[in-house]
Amino acid sequence: MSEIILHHYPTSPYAEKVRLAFGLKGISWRSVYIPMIMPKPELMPLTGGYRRTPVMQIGADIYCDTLCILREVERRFPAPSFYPDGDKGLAHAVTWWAEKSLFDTAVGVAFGEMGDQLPEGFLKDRGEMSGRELSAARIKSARPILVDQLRAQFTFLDDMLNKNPFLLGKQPSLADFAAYHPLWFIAKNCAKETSPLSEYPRIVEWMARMAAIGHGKATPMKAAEALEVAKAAKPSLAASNDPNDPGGRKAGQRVKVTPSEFGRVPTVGEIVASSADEIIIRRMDETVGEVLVHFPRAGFIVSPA
Ligand SMILES: N[C@@H](CCC(=O)N[C@@H](CS)C(=O)NCC(=O)O)C(=O)O
Repeated sequence: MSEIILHHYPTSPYAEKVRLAFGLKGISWRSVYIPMIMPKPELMPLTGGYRRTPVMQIGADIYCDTLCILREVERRFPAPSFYPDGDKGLAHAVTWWAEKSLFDTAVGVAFGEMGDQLPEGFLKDRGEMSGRELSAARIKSARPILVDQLRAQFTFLDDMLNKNPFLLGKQPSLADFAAYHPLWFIAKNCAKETSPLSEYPRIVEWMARMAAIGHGKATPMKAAEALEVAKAAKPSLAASNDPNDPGGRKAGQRVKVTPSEFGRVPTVGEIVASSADEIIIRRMDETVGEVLVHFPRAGFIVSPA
């Protein structure tokens, strides 16, 4: 099997979710650092436009979004499972809440504290990505409102920990990885005295159990080498149709796949396979040749190219 390559940067919460998931599975992987803001010239040949972090590469197969990345990781490394008690639906429902609500609130609180210390160009980039004008003054003034919201959501988490060491039971599940990374970002960037976490010792103990999972074994790789790996690999996947596709989409059709929220840059290609959960498109790139780009269906819009 080709090596697992993660394109990421150290301070990315979603990348931390995947790094810890690699830790649970005991995976050895290659680590390529990408820029935190655009441009990302050595990522674009792989994704064809998708800019978010992280991206996983296995040969010439490119997995965008952690939903898609962890699904593939579970398929290749089933044990220990991300669904140890079989509560797959519940784990995904908690994940959706954690990443659609808790994440933005937590990151807003941390950014509100970091304010003027955010790296040069960061607010401009994230403003363009989200279609909102962001300034240090604005994010600082939003912080108190967000802290109130965060406390309320921390109470949900605290209640989930009242019986077991992890959110859904005795072992960590996908739900833990999804809820942990927004809080990891708070813990890293908020001073102890101002951290909304200090009120919740049970959550802090759970975070220590999560951190102890570790990251597996990472070995650095240069972005140029990852591009060579994609170029040398031959993606192979038999075309298949989704018989229930509501839009009647078929393998071979050209489509664009676009994130529905932030960073709405489309990736264009030809459908190779699709289902209710995932769509895989083939694209030809002048730098790396043929690549298959995998996206989840949840949170992505598929439209004719
Ligand atoms: N739904 C995506 C969200 C990923 C995401 O928002 N990542 C942040 C970094 S933690 C990002 O892309 N920021 C902009 C960037 O890195 O260019 C996923 O699950 O992978």
